[in-house]
Amino acid sequence: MRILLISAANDAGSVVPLPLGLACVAAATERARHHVRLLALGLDADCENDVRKAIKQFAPDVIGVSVRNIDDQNMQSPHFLLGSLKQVVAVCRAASSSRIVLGGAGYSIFPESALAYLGGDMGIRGEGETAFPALLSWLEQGTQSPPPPAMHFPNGSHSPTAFAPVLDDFLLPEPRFWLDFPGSTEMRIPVQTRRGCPLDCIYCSTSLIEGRPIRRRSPALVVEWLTALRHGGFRLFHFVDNTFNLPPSYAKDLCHNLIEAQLDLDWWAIIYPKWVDAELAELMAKAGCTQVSLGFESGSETMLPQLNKRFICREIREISDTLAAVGIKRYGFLLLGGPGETRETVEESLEFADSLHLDELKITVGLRIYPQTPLALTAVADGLLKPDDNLLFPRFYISPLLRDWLPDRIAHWQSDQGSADTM
Ligand code: B12
Repeated sequence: MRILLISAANDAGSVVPLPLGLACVAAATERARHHVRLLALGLDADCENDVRKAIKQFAPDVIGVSVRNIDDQNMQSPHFLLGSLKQVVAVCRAASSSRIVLGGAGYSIFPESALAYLGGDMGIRGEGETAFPALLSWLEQGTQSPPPPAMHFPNGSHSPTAFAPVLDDFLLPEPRFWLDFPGSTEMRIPVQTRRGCPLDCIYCSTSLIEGRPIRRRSPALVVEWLTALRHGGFRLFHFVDNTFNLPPSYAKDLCHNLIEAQLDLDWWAIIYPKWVDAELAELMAKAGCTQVSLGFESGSETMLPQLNKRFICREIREISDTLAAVGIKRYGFLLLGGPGETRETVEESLEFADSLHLDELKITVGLRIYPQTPLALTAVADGLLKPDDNLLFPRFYISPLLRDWLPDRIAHWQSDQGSADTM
Protein backbone atom coordinates (compact mmCIF):
# COMPACT_ATOMS: atom_id res chain seq x y z
CA MET A 1 0.00 0.00 0.00
CA ARG A 2 1.00 3.63 -0.41
CA ILE A 3 1.11 5.34 2.96
CA LEU A 4 1.40 9.08 3.52
CA LEU A 5 2.41 9.99 7.06
CA ILE A 6 1.89 13.58 8.17
CA SER A 7 3.17 15.52 11.17
CA ALA A 8 2.48 19.19 11.67
CA ALA A 9 4.28 21.45 14.13
CA ASN A 10 1.65 23.39 16.05
CA ASP A 11 3.51 24.98 18.93
CA ALA A 12 6.56 27.18 18.69
CA GLY A 13 7.46 26.39 22.34
CA SER A 14 11.11 26.55 23.22
CA VAL A 15 12.02 23.91 20.63
CA VAL A 16 10.02 22.39 17.79
CA PRO A 17 10.78 18.69 18.27
CA LEU A 18 11.74 16.48 15.35
CA PRO A 19 8.98 13.90 14.75
CA LEU A 20 10.59 10.83 16.32
CA GLY A 21 7.27 9.03 16.87
CA LEU A 22 6.22 9.32 13.25
CA ALA A 23 9.74 8.37 12.12
CA CYS A 24 9.44 5.14 14.14
CA VAL A 25 6.05 4.41 12.58
CA ALA A 26 7.48 5.13 9.11
CA ALA A 27 10.38 2.69 9.66
CA ALA A 28 8.03 -0.07 10.86
CA THR A 29 5.65 0.53 7.94
CA GLU A 30 8.47 0.37 5.40
CA ARG A 31 9.70 -2.83 6.99
CA ALA A 32 6.19 -4.24 6.45
CA ARG A 33 6.81 -3.59 2.73
CA HIS A 34 4.58 -0.60 2.23
CA HIS A 35 5.61 2.40 0.22
CA VAL A 36 5.91 5.31 2.68
CA ARG A 37 6.15 9.05 2.22
CA LEU A 38 6.57 11.35 5.20
CA LEU A 39 5.35 14.94 5.14
CA ALA A 40 6.63 16.97 8.11
CA LEU A 41 4.98 20.37 8.08
CA GLY A 42 7.02 23.04 9.85
CA LEU A 43 5.55 26.04 11.62
CA ASP A 44 5.81 28.21 8.53
CA ALA A 45 4.47 25.57 6.10
CA ASP A 46 1.61 26.31 3.75
CA CYS A 47 -0.23 23.26 5.09
CA GLU A 48 -3.12 23.31 2.66
CA ASN A 49 -0.96 23.48 -0.44
CA ASP A 50 1.70 21.09 0.82
CA VAL A 51 -0.86 18.45 1.78
CA ARG A 52 -2.77 18.78 -1.50
CA LYS A 53 0.47 18.54 -3.47
CA ALA A 54 1.69 15.47 -1.56
CA ILE A 55 -1.64 13.71 -2.06
CA LYS A 56 -1.72 14.53 -5.76
CA GLN A 57 1.86 13.36 -6.36
CA PHE A 58 1.84 10.29 -4.15
CA ALA A 59 -1.80 9.10 -4.37
CA PRO A 60 -1.82 7.39 -0.95
CA ASP A 61 -4.09 4.49 -0.03
CA VAL A 62 -3.95 5.42 3.65
CA ILE A 63 -3.00 8.67 5.38
CA GLY A 64 -1.61 8.61 8.93
CA VAL A 65 -1.66 11.85 10.90
CA SER A 66 0.45 12.28 14.03
CA VAL A 67 -1.25 14.15 16.88
CA ARG A 68 1.38 15.25 19.38
CA ASN A 69 0.36 18.50 21.09
CA ILE A 70 -3.23 19.16 22.13
CA ASP A 71 -2.51 22.41 23.94
CA ASP A 72 0.37 24.24 25.57
CA GLN A 73 -0.65 23.42 29.18
CA ASN A 74 -0.69 27.12 29.99
CA MET A 75 -3.53 28.07 32.32
CA GLN A 76 -2.94 31.80 32.15
CA SER A 77 -3.24 32.09 28.38
CA PRO A 78 -4.20 28.64 27.13
CA HIS A 79 -3.68 27.73 23.50
CA PHE A 80 -5.67 24.87 22.07
CA LEU A 81 -3.47 23.55 19.27
CA LEU A 82 -5.64 21.11 17.33
CA GLY A 83 -7.30 23.69 15.06
CA SER A 84 -4.55 23.57 12.43
CA LEU A 85 -4.48 19.76 12.51
CA LYS A 86 -8.25 19.66 12.01
CA GLN A 87 -7.63 21.74 8.92
CA VAL A 88 -4.97 19.27 7.73
CA VAL A 89 -7.43 16.37 8.15
CA ALA A 90 -10.11 18.34 6.29
CA VAL A 91 -7.73 18.99 3.39
CA CYS A 92 -6.82 15.26 3.26
CA ARG A 93 -10.52 14.42 3.22
CA ALA A 94 -11.25 16.88 0.41
CA ALA A 95 -8.26 15.85 -1.71
CA SER A 96 -8.50 12.08 -1.38
CA SER A 97 -10.80 9.22 -0.49
CA SER A 98 -8.04 7.40 1.47
CA ARG A 99 -8.69 6.29 5.03
CA ILE A 100 -7.33 8.78 7.58
CA VAL A 101 -5.73 7.22 10.67
CA LEU A 102 -4.75 9.23 13.75
CA GLY A 103 -2.10 8.36 16.34
CA GLY A 104 0.52 9.98 18.56
CA ALA A 105 1.08 11.02 22.17
CA GLY A 106 -1.69 13.63 22.29
CA TYR A 107 -4.08 11.34 20.44
CA SER A 108 -3.42 8.50 22.89
CA ILE A 109 -4.62 10.62 25.82
CA PHE A 110 -7.88 11.48 24.06
CA PRO A 111 -8.59 8.59 21.65
CA GLU A 112 -12.33 9.23 21.37
CA SER A 113 -12.65 12.97 21.67
CA ALA A 114 -9.65 13.75 19.41
CA LEU A 115 -10.98 11.36 16.76
CA ALA A 116 -14.37 13.08 16.86
CA TYR A 117 -12.89 16.59 16.88
CA LEU A 118 -10.35 16.02 14.11
CA GLY A 119 -12.64 13.91 11.94
CA GLY A 120 -10.36 10.89 11.32
CA ASP A 121 -11.70 7.50 10.20
CA MET A 122 -9.92 5.61 12.96
CA GLY A 123 -7.17 6.01 15.53
CA ILE A 124 -4.44 3.99 17.18
CA ARG A 125 -3.83 4.51 20.88
CA GLY A 126 -0.28 3.88 22.10
CA GLU A 127 2.79 2.87 20.14
CA GLY A 128 2.37 2.56 16.41
CA GLU A 129 5.16 0.18 15.31
CA THR A 130 3.08 -3.00 15.57
CA ALA A 131 -0.43 -1.56 15.54
CA PHE A 132 -0.17 0.53 12.36
CA PRO A 133 1.18 -2.21 10.04
CA ALA A 134 -1.41 -4.58 11.59
CA LEU A 135 -4.12 -2.07 10.76
CA LEU A 136 -2.85 -1.82 7.17
CA SER A 137 -3.02 -5.62 6.77
CA TRP A 138 -6.52 -5.58 8.22
CA LEU A 139 -7.57 -2.94 5.68
CA GLU A 140 -5.87 -4.86 2.84
CA GLN A 141 -7.73 -8.00 3.84
CA GLY A 142 -11.07 -6.24 3.66
CA THR A 143 -11.82 -5.59 7.37
CA GLN A 144 -13.90 -8.79 7.71
CA SER A 145 -11.89 -10.12 10.66
CA PRO A 146 -11.99 -8.42 14.10
CA PRO A 147 -9.89 -5.23 14.17
CA PRO A 148 -6.29 -5.54 15.43
CA PRO A 149 -5.28 -4.17 18.86
CA ALA A 150 -5.27 -0.49 19.87
CA MET A 151 -7.86 0.73 17.36
CA HIS A 152 -10.56 3.32 18.01
CA PHE A 153 -13.49 4.06 15.72
CA PRO A 154 -15.81 7.06 15.53
CA ASN A 155 -18.75 4.99 16.80
CA GLY A 156 -16.88 4.49 20.09
CA SER A 157 -15.90 0.85 19.50
CA HIS A 158 -12.29 -0.01 20.19
CA SER A 159 -9.88 -2.88 20.63
CA PRO A 160 -7.56 -3.04 23.68
CA THR A 161 -4.13 -1.45 23.42
CA ALA A 162 -1.16 -3.80 23.66
CA PHE A 163 2.36 -2.60 24.41
CA ALA A 164 5.36 -4.59 23.17
CA PRO A 165 7.29 -6.10 26.11
CA VAL A 166 10.70 -5.24 24.63
CA LEU A 167 11.62 -2.47 22.21
CA ASP A 168 14.64 -3.92 20.45
CA ASP A 169 12.55 -5.27 17.58
CA PHE A 170 11.46 -1.75 16.65
CA LEU A 171 13.67 0.02 14.12
CA LEU A 172 15.07 3.46 14.85
CA PRO A 173 15.26 6.16 12.19
CA GLU A 174 18.47 6.09 10.20
CA PRO A 175 20.75 9.17 9.94
CA ARG A 176 19.55 9.86 6.38
CA PHE A 177 16.06 10.33 7.76
CA TRP A 178 17.07 13.28 9.96
CA LEU A 179 19.37 14.72 7.29
CA ASP A 180 16.26 15.56 5.26
CA PHE A 181 15.27 18.12 7.92
CA PRO A 182 16.89 21.49 7.24
CA GLY A 183 19.29 22.46 10.03
CA SER A 184 18.96 19.09 11.76
CA THR A 185 22.67 18.74 12.53
CA GLU A 186 22.35 21.82 14.75
CA MET A 187 19.19 20.47 16.42
CA ARG A 188 18.89 17.96 19.25
CA ILE A 189 17.97 14.59 17.80
CA PRO A 190 15.40 12.84 19.99
CA VAL A 191 16.47 9.44 21.34
CA GLN A 192 14.22 7.06 23.20
CA THR A 193 15.59 4.13 25.14
CA ARG A 194 12.62 3.27 27.37
CA ARG A 195 8.84 3.45 27.38
CA GLY A 196 6.35 3.24 30.22
CA CYS A 197 6.23 4.82 33.65
CA PRO A 198 5.24 3.01 36.85
CA LEU A 199 5.25 6.23 38.93
CA ASP A 200 1.81 7.67 39.62
CA CYS A 201 2.14 11.44 39.83
CA ILE A 202 -1.48 12.54 40.29
CA TYR A 203 -1.65 14.72 37.17
CA CYS A 204 0.34 12.68 34.66
CA SER A 205 -0.91 11.28 31.35
CA THR A 206 2.13 9.14 30.50
CA SER A 207 0.60 5.76 31.33
CA LEU A 208 -2.16 6.46 28.77
CA ILE A 209 0.52 6.98 26.11
CA GLU A 210 3.17 4.41 27.02
CA GLY A 211 1.61 2.10 29.63
CA ARG A 212 3.01 1.54 33.12
CA PRO A 213 5.67 -1.20 32.92
CA ILE A 214 9.09 0.04 31.83
CA ARG A 215 10.12 -1.52 28.53
CA ARG A 216 13.64 -0.94 27.21
CA ARG A 217 16.02 -1.12 24.35
CA SER A 218 19.30 -2.86 25.03
CA PRO A 219 22.02 -0.25 25.71
CA ALA A 220 24.30 -1.83 23.11
CA LEU A 221 21.71 -1.26 20.37
CA VAL A 222 21.07 2.32 21.50
CA VAL A 223 24.80 3.02 21.32
CA GLU A 224 25.08 1.33 17.93
CA TRP A 225 22.33 3.65 16.70
CA LEU A 226 23.96 6.74 18.25
CA THR A 227 27.27 5.74 16.67
CA ALA A 228 25.64 5.66 13.24
CA LEU A 229 24.10 9.07 13.89
CA ARG A 230 27.44 10.46 15.09
CA HIS A 231 29.09 9.25 11.90
CA GLY A 232 26.19 10.81 10.01
CA GLY A 233 27.16 14.24 11.37
CA PHE A 234 24.94 14.50 14.49
CA ARG A 235 26.33 15.34 17.90
CA LEU A 236 23.45 16.89 19.86
CA PHE A 237 20.81 14.61 21.37
CA HIS A 238 17.83 14.74 23.71
CA PHE A 239 16.87 11.57 25.58
CA VAL A 240 13.08 11.83 25.56
CA ASP A 241 12.56 9.02 28.10
CA ASN A 242 10.20 10.19 30.83
CA THR A 243 12.75 9.25 33.49
CA PHE A 244 16.30 8.77 32.29
CA ASN A 245 17.40 7.51 35.71
CA LEU A 246 14.81 4.73 36.04
CA PRO A 247 15.87 2.03 36.53
CA PRO A 248 19.23 3.41 37.72
CA SER A 249 21.09 0.20 36.82
CA TYR A 250 19.93 0.59 33.22
CA ALA A 251 20.98 4.27 33.16
CA LYS A 252 24.45 3.32 34.41
CA ASP A 253 24.77 0.52 31.91
CA LEU A 254 23.79 2.86 29.08
CA CYS A 255 26.33 5.48 30.21
CA HIS A 256 29.09 2.84 30.45
CA ASN A 257 28.32 1.80 26.88
CA LEU A 258 28.35 5.42 25.71
CA ILE A 259 31.66 6.16 27.43
CA GLU A 260 33.25 3.09 25.91
CA ALA A 261 32.12 4.12 22.44
CA GLN A 262 33.88 7.52 22.82
CA LEU A 263 31.38 9.37 20.68
CA ASP A 264 31.91 12.89 22.06
CA LEU A 265 28.17 13.52 22.31
CA ASP A 266 26.31 16.36 23.98
CA TRP A 267 22.95 15.28 25.39
CA TRP A 268 20.08 16.31 27.62
CA ALA A 269 17.80 14.09 29.68
CA ILE A 270 14.80 14.19 32.00
CA ILE A 271 15.51 13.20 35.59
CA TYR A 272 13.20 12.18 38.44
CA PRO A 273 14.89 13.48 41.59
CA LYS A 274 15.48 10.11 43.20
CA TRP A 275 17.87 7.25 42.50
CA VAL A 276 20.74 9.47 41.28
CA ASP A 277 23.90 8.76 43.23
CA ALA A 278 27.34 10.30 42.68
CA GLU A 279 28.34 7.36 40.48
CA LEU A 280 25.42 7.85 38.08
CA ALA A 281 25.94 11.63 37.93
CA GLU A 282 29.60 11.14 37.11
CA LEU A 283 28.86 8.52 34.47
CA MET A 284 26.26 10.79 32.87
CA ALA A 285 28.70 13.69 32.69
CA LYS A 286 31.43 11.47 31.25
CA ALA A 287 28.99 10.09 28.69
CA GLY A 288 28.18 13.60 27.43
CA CYS A 289 25.20 14.80 29.47
CA THR A 290 25.28 18.59 29.70
CA GLN A 291 21.79 19.40 30.98
CA VAL A 292 18.92 17.72 32.79
CA SER A 293 15.31 18.66 33.34
CA LEU A 294 14.80 18.21 37.05
CA GLY A 295 11.06 17.85 37.52
CA PHE A 296 10.71 18.19 41.28
CA GLU A 297 7.53 20.31 40.85
CA SER A 298 7.38 21.35 44.52
CA GLY A 299 9.74 22.20 47.32
CA SER A 300 7.21 21.67 50.07
CA GLU A 301 7.23 18.50 52.18
CA THR A 302 3.45 18.90 52.46
CA MET A 303 2.87 19.11 48.71
CA LEU A 304 5.26 16.39 47.50
CA PRO A 305 3.09 13.54 48.87
CA GLN A 306 -0.04 15.36 47.66
CA LEU A 307 1.36 15.13 44.12
CA ASN A 308 2.32 11.53 44.90
CA LYS A 309 6.02 12.22 44.48
CA ARG A 310 8.26 9.53 45.92
CA PHE A 311 11.03 11.87 47.02
CA ILE A 312 11.56 14.44 49.72
CA CYS A 313 13.25 17.85 49.62
CA ARG A 314 16.52 16.50 50.96
CA GLU A 315 16.78 14.11 48.02
CA ILE A 316 16.06 16.88 45.49
CA ARG A 317 18.80 19.01 47.01
CA GLU A 318 21.34 16.19 47.15
CA ILE A 319 20.71 15.23 43.53
CA SER A 320 20.75 18.82 42.34
CA ASP A 321 24.09 19.40 44.10
CA THR A 322 25.52 16.11 42.84
CA LEU A 323 24.66 17.01 39.24
CA ALA A 324 26.04 20.53 39.62
CA ALA A 325 29.26 19.12 41.04
CA VAL A 326 29.92 17.17 37.85
CA GLY A 327 29.08 20.18 35.67
CA ILE A 328 25.60 19.16 34.49
CA LYS A 329 23.21 22.11 34.14
CA ARG A 330 19.92 21.81 36.00
CA TYR A 331 16.68 23.09 34.52
CA GLY A 332 14.21 22.90 37.39
CA PHE A 333 10.42 22.81 37.27
CA LEU A 334 7.78 23.95 39.74
CA LEU A 335 4.12 23.08 39.27
CA LEU A 336 2.08 25.18 41.66
CA GLY A 337 -1.58 25.30 42.64
CA GLY A 338 -2.36 21.57 43.00
CA PRO A 339 -4.72 19.99 45.53
CA GLY A 340 -3.78 21.07 49.04
CA GLU A 341 -1.56 23.96 47.93
CA THR A 342 -1.63 26.96 50.27
CA ARG A 343 0.17 30.29 50.34
CA GLU A 344 2.54 28.76 52.84
CA THR A 345 3.44 25.76 50.65
CA VAL A 346 3.93 28.08 47.66
CA GLU A 347 6.38 30.20 49.65
CA GLU A 348 8.19 27.06 50.77
CA SER A 349 8.56 25.94 47.15
CA LEU A 350 9.82 29.31 45.94
CA GLU A 351 12.34 29.56 48.74
CA PHE A 352 13.47 25.99 48.18
CA ALA A 353 13.84 26.39 44.40
CA ASP A 354 15.81 29.58 44.93
CA SER A 355 18.15 27.84 47.36
CA LEU A 356 19.07 25.21 44.76
CA HIS A 357 20.80 27.85 42.57
CA LEU A 358 19.46 26.19 39.44
CA ASP A 359 20.68 27.19 36.01
CA GLU A 360 17.06 27.77 34.97
CA LEU A 361 13.66 27.44 36.60
CA LYS A 362 10.29 27.10 34.92
CA ILE A 363 7.23 27.78 37.03
CA THR A 364 3.83 26.56 35.91
CA VAL A 365 0.74 27.86 37.65
CA GLY A 366 -2.24 25.48 37.56
CA LEU A 367 -2.20 21.81 36.55
CA ARG A 368 -3.56 20.66 33.17
CA ILE A 369 -6.17 18.01 34.00
CA TYR A 370 -5.88 14.77 32.03
CA PRO A 371 -8.49 12.00 31.84
CA GLN A 372 -8.29 8.96 34.12
CA THR A 373 -5.94 10.66 36.57
CA PRO A 374 -6.39 11.10 40.34
CA LEU A 375 -6.29 14.86 39.67
CA ALA A 376 -9.39 14.60 37.45
CA LEU A 377 -11.26 12.82 40.27
CA THR A 378 -10.18 15.49 42.77
CA ALA A 379 -11.24 18.26 40.39
CA VAL A 380 -14.69 16.69 40.08
CA ALA A 381 -14.95 16.26 43.85
CA ASP A 382 -13.89 19.88 44.37
CA GLY A 383 -16.56 21.08 41.95
CA LEU A 384 -13.97 22.43 39.48
CA LEU A 385 -14.87 19.97 36.73
CA LYS A 386 -18.05 18.37 35.43
CA PRO A 387 -17.76 14.54 35.50
CA ASP A 388 -18.65 14.30 31.79
CA ASP A 389 -16.03 16.82 30.59
CA ASN A 390 -13.81 14.93 28.12
CA LEU A 391 -10.95 17.38 28.84
CA LEU A 392 -9.84 17.71 25.21
CA PHE A 393 -10.27 21.46 25.55
CA PRO A 394 -7.79 22.19 28.32
CA ARG A 395 -9.07 22.45 31.88
CA PHE A 396 -6.82 23.28 34.80
CA TYR A 397 -6.73 22.55 38.49
CA ILE A 398 -5.88 25.42 40.73
CA SER A 399 -6.54 25.24 44.41
CA PRO A 400 -9.65 27.47 44.81
CA LEU A 401 -8.08 29.46 47.66
CA LEU A 402 -5.17 30.51 45.43
CA ARG A 403 -6.92 31.32 42.15
CA ASP A 404 -6.63 35.08 42.53
CA TRP A 405 -3.42 35.29 44.51
CA LEU A 406 -1.02 32.78 42.93
CA PRO A 407 -0.46 34.23 39.41
CA ASP A 408 0.30 37.67 40.87
CA ARG A 409 2.54 36.22 43.55
CA ILE A 410 4.59 34.34 40.94
CA ALA A 411 4.84 37.35 38.64
CA HIS A 412 6.02 39.41 41.59
CA TRP A 413 8.55 36.80 42.71
CA GLN A 414 9.93 36.53 39.21
CA SER A 415 10.32 40.22 38.75
CA ASP A 416 12.28 40.24 42.03
CA GLN A 417 14.43 37.39 40.72
CA GLY A 418 14.70 38.94 37.28
CA SER A 419 15.44 35.67 35.51
CA ALA A 420 12.96 32.82 35.88
CA ASP A 421 10.66 31.67 33.13
CA THR A 422 6.97 30.99 33.72
CA MET A 423 3.76 29.92 32.05
C1 B12 B 1 10.33 14.60 25.42
C2 B12 B 1 9.10 15.47 25.37
C3 B12 B 1 9.27 16.82 25.08
C4 B12 B 1 10.62 17.42 24.70
C5 B12 B 1 10.91 17.09 23.21
C6 B12 B 1 12.39 16.97 22.92
C7 B12 B 1 12.68 16.52 21.52
N1 B12 B 1 13.76 17.02 20.99
O1 B12 B 1 11.95 15.75 20.93
C8 B12 B 1 10.38 18.94 24.97
C9 B12 B 1 10.83 19.27 26.39
C10 B12 B 1 11.05 19.91 24.02
C11 B12 B 1 8.84 19.01 24.92
C12 B12 B 1 8.16 20.17 24.70
C13 B12 B 1 6.77 20.26 24.72
N2 B12 B 1 5.92 19.29 25.08
CO1 B12 B 1 6.42 17.45 25.35
N3 B12 B 1 6.75 15.63 25.67
C14 B12 B 1 7.82 14.90 25.62
C15 B12 B 1 7.50 13.43 25.99
C16 B12 B 1 8.00 13.15 27.41
C17 B12 B 1 8.07 12.38 25.04
C18 B12 B 1 7.76 12.59 23.55
C19 B12 B 1 8.55 11.63 22.69
O2 B12 B 1 9.47 12.03 22.00
N4 B12 B 1 8.21 10.34 22.72
C20 B12 B 1 8.90 9.29 21.96
C21 B12 B 1 8.17 8.92 20.64
C22 B12 B 1 8.84 7.71 20.03
O3 B12 B 1 6.84 8.56 20.98
P1 B12 B 1 5.56 9.25 20.33
O4 B12 B 1 5.86 10.55 19.76
O5 B12 B 1 4.46 9.16 21.32
O6 B12 B 1 5.20 8.25 19.10
C23 B12 B 1 4.71 6.95 19.28
C24 B12 B 1 3.17 6.85 19.39
O7 B12 B 1 2.57 8.01 19.90
C25 B12 B 1 2.71 6.51 18.01
N5 B12 B 1 2.52 7.56 17.01
C26 B12 B 1 3.09 8.76 16.86
N6 B12 B 1 2.63 9.36 15.74
C27 B12 B 1 1.77 8.51 15.15
C28 B12 B 1 1.03 8.62 13.98
C29 B12 B 1 0.21 7.57 13.60
C30 B12 B 1 -0.59 7.69 12.35
C31 B12 B 1 0.12 6.41 14.40
C32 B12 B 1 -0.77 5.30 14.00
C33 B12 B 1 0.85 6.31 15.58
C34 B12 B 1 1.68 7.35 15.94
O8 B12 B 1 3.77 5.67 17.56
C35 B12 B 1 5.03 6.22 17.98
C36 B12 B 1 6.05 5.11 18.13
O9 B12 B 1 5.59 4.16 19.05
C37 B12 B 1 5.93 13.44 25.91
C38 B12 B 1 5.22 12.56 26.92
C39 B12 B 1 5.19 11.15 26.44
N7 B12 B 1 5.43 10.25 27.31
O10 B12 B 1 4.91 10.88 25.28
C40 B12 B 1 5.58 14.92 26.16
C41 B12 B 1 4.33 15.52 25.50
C42 B12 B 1 4.22 15.04 24.07
N8 B12 B 1 4.60 16.96 25.52
C43 B12 B 1 3.56 17.67 25.74
C44 B12 B 1 3.55 19.10 25.70
C45 B12 B 1 2.24 19.77 26.08
C46 B12 B 1 4.68 19.84 25.33
C47 B12 B 1 4.78 21.37 25.20
C48 B12 B 1 3.58 22.04 24.54
C49 B12 B 1 5.04 21.91 26.62
C50 B12 B 1 5.25 23.42 26.65
N9 B12 B 1 4.23 24.15 27.05
O11 B12 B 1 6.29 23.87 26.30
C51 B12 B 1 6.06 21.52 24.36
C52 B12 B 1 5.76 21.57 22.86
C53 B12 B 1 6.99 21.67 22.02
C54 B12 B 1 6.64 21.89 20.55
N10 B12 B 1 7.13 22.97 19.98
O12 B12 B 1 5.93 21.10 19.96
C55 B12 B 1 2.33 16.81 26.01
C56 B12 B 1 1.31 16.80 24.84
C57 B12 B 1 -0.12 16.69 25.35
C58 B12 B 1 -0.76 18.04 25.31
N11 B12 B 1 -1.40 18.48 26.38
O13 B12 B 1 -0.67 18.70 24.33
C59 B12 B 1 2.98 15.41 26.31
C60 B12 B 1 2.15 14.22 25.90
C61 B12 B 1 3.26 15.37 27.83
C62 B12 B 1 2.01 15.37 28.67
N12 B12 B 1 1.71 16.43 29.31
O14 B12 B 1 1.29 14.44 28.79
N13 B12 B 1 8.29 17.78 25.08
